[in-house]
Amino acid sequence: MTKKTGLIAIAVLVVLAVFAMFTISRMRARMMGGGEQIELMAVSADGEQISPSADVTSVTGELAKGTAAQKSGDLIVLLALNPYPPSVGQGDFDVTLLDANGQVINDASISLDLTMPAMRMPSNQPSMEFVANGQYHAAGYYTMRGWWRIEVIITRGAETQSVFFDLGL
Ligand SMILES: [Cu+2]
Repeated sequence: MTKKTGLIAIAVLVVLAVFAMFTISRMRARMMGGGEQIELMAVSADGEQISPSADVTSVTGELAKGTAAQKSGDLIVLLALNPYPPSVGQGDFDVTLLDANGQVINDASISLDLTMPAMRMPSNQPSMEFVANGQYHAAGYYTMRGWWRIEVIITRGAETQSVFFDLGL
C-alpha cells in the first residue's frame, strides 16, 4: 500500500466514523424524545411516516410548512400547527376536514390526544371546537420538549376514526 492510498483509507474511515456517530446520536435523540426537531408529518397508528398521496395532494395542493395531511377512509384530514415550529407551552391546532372531493365537512366532532411515544405522559386531550368551513380549532399545551404524537379523533354519527401525526420540539 502506498502512502497515498493509506491516507485515503484513513480519510474514508474518519468520514464513516463521523457518519456513524451522527446517525447514532440522531437515533438516540429520537428514542429519548429530546432535543431534535422532527418536522410535522403524517404517520400511521404505529408511527410509520405516510407520504402525501396523489389523491390527497390533488385536493389540498402543496402543503405549507407546519401543515400535514392524510386520508382516512373517505376523509382528508389536514393538521396545521401555529406557531410552527412550536415550542414548550401553548400552541394552536387547526384541523380542516374534507371529503375525497375536497368538500368541507362541518358535522364532525373532533378531539386530540397528545402523547409521547418515548414515555408515559399525563393525559393531554384537548377537544376541538368547530369554527367554520370544515375547520376545527383547539389550543393545546406541549408540556415538555421531545417527540410528540398527535392523534386526531374524528367522530361522525356512530363512526369514530383516528389519524396520527408526529412532531418533535
Ligand atoms: Cu414526555
